[in-house]
Amino acid sequence: MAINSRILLLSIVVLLPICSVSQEMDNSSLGIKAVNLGGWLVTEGWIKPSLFDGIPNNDFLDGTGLQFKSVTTGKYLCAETGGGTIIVANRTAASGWESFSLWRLNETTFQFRVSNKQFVGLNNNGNGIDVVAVSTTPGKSETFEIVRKPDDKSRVRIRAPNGFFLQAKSEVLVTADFAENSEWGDNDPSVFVMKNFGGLQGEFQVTNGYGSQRAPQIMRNHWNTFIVEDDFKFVSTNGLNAVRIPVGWWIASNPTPKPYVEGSLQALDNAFLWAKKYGVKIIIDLHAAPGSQNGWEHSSSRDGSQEWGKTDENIQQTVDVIEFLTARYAKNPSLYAVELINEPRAPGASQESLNKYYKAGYEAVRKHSNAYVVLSNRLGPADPREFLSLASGFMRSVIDVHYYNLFSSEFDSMTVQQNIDFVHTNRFSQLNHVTTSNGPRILIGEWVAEWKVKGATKEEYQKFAKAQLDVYGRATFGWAYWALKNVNNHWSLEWMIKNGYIKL
Ligand SMILES: *[C@@H]1O[C@H](CO)[C@@H](O)[C@H](O)[C@H]1NC(C)=O
Ligand SMILES: *[C@@H]1O[C@H](CO)[C@@H](O)[C@H](O)[C@H]1NC(C)=O
Ligand SMILES: CC(=O)N[C@H]1CO[C@H](CO)[C@@H](O)[C@@H]1O
Repeated sequence: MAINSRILLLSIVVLLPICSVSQEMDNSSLGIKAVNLGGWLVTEGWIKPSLFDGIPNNDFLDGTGLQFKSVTTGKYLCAETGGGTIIVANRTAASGWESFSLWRLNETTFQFRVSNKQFVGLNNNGNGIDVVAVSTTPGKSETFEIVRKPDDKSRVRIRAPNGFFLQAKSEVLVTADFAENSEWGDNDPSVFVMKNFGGLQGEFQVTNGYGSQRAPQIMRNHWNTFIVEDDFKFVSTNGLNAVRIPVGWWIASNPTPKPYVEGSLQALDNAFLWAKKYGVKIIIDLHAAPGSQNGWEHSSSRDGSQEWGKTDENIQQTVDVIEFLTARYAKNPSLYAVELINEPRAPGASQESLNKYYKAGYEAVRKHSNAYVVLSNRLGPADPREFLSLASGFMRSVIDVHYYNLFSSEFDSMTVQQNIDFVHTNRFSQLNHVTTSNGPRILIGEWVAEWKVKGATKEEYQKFAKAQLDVYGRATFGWAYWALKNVNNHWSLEWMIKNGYIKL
């Protein structure tokens, strides 16, 4: 009895480490074949446009860019010098200084941010009616109502917080003192022709667009229907072994900060249950960090601003999100990797902030779990090897790179064959460039069989997908297709598999 338990104890002590090492080695040669659950817990309008259909005035979302041409001066409103001083109406052409970015309060009430980031408001230090762009924290004086002409949505008047309408009194004088009703004629100085050049459709826009009354129901319905248990079954039976799940920082806050709504954490809990059931690994991907790490809708920027990493508090807040998520799922066998941040963009997201954050984020994961820790390379002007030495000092670390034959003019006129050659030649050497024998593993965390080629045949898409699978299959950690579901067919791996474009 005594001997037996000794042997048992001995074998536990000796065999356990061997087991776990050999298991890790077995699986390392396997490689992750993953798909991104994009557009699920972090909204991106282009993935599922119908999510925005029910928002009143849904062309006036946060971050929407507007330009206003006075019908009387025939010139555009402009924040002189980009902001910090008066608003004028003397520009014949419109670009940055003539563009106003919306902050939406409700469907008719807004604040207007100018390029230097001040808000349009009334000059409270002066006569109270001159229109300026000086305040950096919008309040009542910076809150306006947009009134549309009933039968022509591009003709508007703007009601100021003092109850009067803005008018272009002259090219150099814009004031809030027009009291009369309008016939909407070309002689009315309070009428502007508005040009709307769109904006972001992210989580901030959809939740703030619906508002606190309607957003909870709409978002929960989306979370409960867009990705369901069957999707994990589909993943596990179609040659995939993992999912990368984009999440937003608000998932870790209780109560959920407005305008975001509560419930994405419960959806992620479900994902972990289903992943466990079907033997699917999960890469948690912090896709939207507080303040936005790239200014795009998929990091939930409100108006294109990129503020992540500018203060220690902000970095610590982000570390806390990572620690919260890791601790919550550490015991679930499907937790395979934690990606600390997605697509930080240079130069706004500095290497210095990221170094600091990656160290602290790595430690936060390690407090609870041995999962892989994924560091993202920066987009924009950045060296693809800049985090290699940092990551080499970590255990089980991974560098994430994203390879799209899109988003750069170099792909605009490429033929089918040139795209395929680019994958075999350029992507192959880019991948080799970041792959080092003792360094971090490499994840190609986003790619897609889509390109700028017009009217390509199914066979051409198949060849393009196969070329990428051949090259990206060499990545030492694996790859993840963007995405599982998307109204744009080629961006939906589900559609690509079901229709025979991709076979794994
Ligand atoms: C929008 O907000 C303004 C200012 O708070 C309020 O007067 C107005 O009634 C609101 N409109 C709607 C449709 O909720
Ligand atoms: C517009 O008016 C402002 C204020 O008087 C002036 O400084 C600026 O030069 C004018 N710009 C043009 C293009 O006329
Ligand atoms: C962590 C992990 O996924 N381990 C798996 C490695 O592969 C073996 C079979 O080859 C599985 O049994 C482990 O669960």
